[in-house]
Amino acid sequence: MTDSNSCNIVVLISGSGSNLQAIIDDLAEHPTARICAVISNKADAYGLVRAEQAGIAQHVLNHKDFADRLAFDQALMNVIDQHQADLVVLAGFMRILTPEFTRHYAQRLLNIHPSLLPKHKGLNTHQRALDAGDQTHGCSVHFVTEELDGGPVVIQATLPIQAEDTANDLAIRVHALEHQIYPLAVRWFADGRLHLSDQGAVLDGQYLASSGFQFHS
Ligand code: NHR
Ligand code: GAR
Repeated sequence: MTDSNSCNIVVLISGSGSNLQAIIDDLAEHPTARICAVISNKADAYGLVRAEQAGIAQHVLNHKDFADRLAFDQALMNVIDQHQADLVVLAGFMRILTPEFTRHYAQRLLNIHPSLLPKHKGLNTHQRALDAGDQTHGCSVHFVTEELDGGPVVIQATLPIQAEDTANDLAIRVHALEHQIYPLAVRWFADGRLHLSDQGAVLDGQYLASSGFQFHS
């Protein structure tokens, strides 16, 4: 955190921004953190409308306007650093970030991923959970490192897969869990209860298990 006791958060999105909304709503009652900006790589992301409605600064950086991934990430870092971010939150952000970026924000970069990591890293997770015959599925908040979807897990929420479930059914139920665990993890970080050490994620002075805190609604 900076010397003021409030945590400056920048949220990166690519789409609907329902996780952004859940965090906005949660922080409305929580003055120890504020979202100072929302950045999207897509100009038509609905999350930008949500940011505007909440009075949060919005920026669009279209990755296609940059020569390569590093040039895009450097522009992103510029905007984020203008807002003096203490924490960068990926909320449905769909561009893989360079090691330069993940190193710059080491220990202050979180992502929510729609699977029970380390299962189903990458994209299309709901269909892949069905194809694998998994009996459970869910979502994970993790610290972001160079390794895609491989950083230390902070919190996970699990749901049972029913025989008749489609990928869309799973997406809907996983989303509802995401909206519970992401605001919680962000608040832990903003309150100084959560940090990343060399040995893994620490909550209230205790190392978390490799699957993180197990959330039960
Ligand atoms: N970057 C790093 N370095 N490490 C992580 O753990 C990251 C990351 C960037 C994004 C989110 C992640 C997810 O939760 C995330 C974690 C995008 C892709 C992807 O393949 C994969 C994983 C995630 C996000 N993106 C394509 C790309 O070429 C583009 C896909 C598209 O535009 O639809 O960047 O799942
Ligand atoms: C969420 O389900 C999130 O886990 C997933 O995209 C959705 C974004 O929803 N993230 C990824 O797949 C990252 N590659 P939202 O825009 O409504 O928050």
